[in-house]
Amino acid sequence: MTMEEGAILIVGVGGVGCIWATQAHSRCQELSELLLIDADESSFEGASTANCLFLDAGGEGKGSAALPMMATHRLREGLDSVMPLIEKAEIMLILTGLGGGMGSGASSEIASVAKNRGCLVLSIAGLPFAEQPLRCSIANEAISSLDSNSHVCIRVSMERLAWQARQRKTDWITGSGWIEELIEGLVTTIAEVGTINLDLMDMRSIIEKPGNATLIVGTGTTEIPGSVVEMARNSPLSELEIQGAKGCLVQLEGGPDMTLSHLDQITDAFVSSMDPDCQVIMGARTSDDMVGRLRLVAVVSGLG
Ligand SMILES: Nc1nc2c(ncn2[C@@H]2O[C@H](COP(=O)(O)OP(=O)(O)OP(=O)(O)O)[C@@H](O)[C@H]2O)c(=O)[nH]1
Ligand SMILES: [Mg+2]
Repeated sequence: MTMEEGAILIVGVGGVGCIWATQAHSRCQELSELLLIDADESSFEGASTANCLFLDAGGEGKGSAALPMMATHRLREGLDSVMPLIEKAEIMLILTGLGGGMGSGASSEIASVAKNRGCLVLSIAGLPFAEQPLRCSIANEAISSLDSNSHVCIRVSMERLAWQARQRKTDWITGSGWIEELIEGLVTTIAEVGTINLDLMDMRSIIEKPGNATLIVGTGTTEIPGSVVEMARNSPLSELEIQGAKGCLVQLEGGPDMTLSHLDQITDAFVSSMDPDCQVIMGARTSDDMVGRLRLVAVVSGLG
């Protein structure tokens, strides 16, 4: 049994959020739908398969002038046109950068609408650079509201992202590839949970463990599988430690050369520092373009 079409909805809110969502969706188009929300039409360029919600009450097409309340209001007004998409969705993945107007004002509003309709809501929110005090104060307010309207809200430090981007010599706004890899891994894991008809409630119960949650990604080669775990441990996108975690959804991806022993070795090592009663769902996936490489993606929850 496969999941219904439209069951997984990726939503980008605001400029940075739309970039992240578009890139993430391009890697798992067959498994998910894409919704982009912004007051700036240029955010919709390059996403031909997206459902776009353009929220420009004033007609200037240039953002919501850093006014989160305006963005919230505009979203409420424009919501009707995307309701069918939201109603089909069982899982919503919201991507946004906080600190501006649109992401800060509209992301928690869409999360709340979806959650109230019984949709499982996972949000990934970029937090501004520390040297942007006004943006930081807007973001702080927005994050608590997004957090309370999501089942899991993962904070991503844009500073950390920028640091990782420098290591990879890419632009931080494009999420340095991390966000895409995370979302792709999550979507395929979720779709797989749907496919093998593992009760979606199991996944919910993992994701909803009380405490903090974070997303993890680690990559490496089949030659040194241990390096995947090490990287996954050392580069969570938030500053949380995964020790003592109560829940874990983990997916290992590799090429046709990935073996069961890779899978055992890596997942065992990865969950070894977690709580002895940690509830774990594991998935594995192979694709031809991953020959020689391995990638671990995980949602870790119930963190102190
Ligand atoms: N340093 C730096 N930070 C940026 C830049 N662009 C975006 N950000 C950060 O990303 C956050 C979100 O930005 P956007 O996604 O563009 O904001 P938005 O939601 O579209 O907001 P409005 O355009 O005001 O409606 C901001 O708070 C900044 O912290 C940039 O070029 N440089
Ligand atoms: Mg903008």
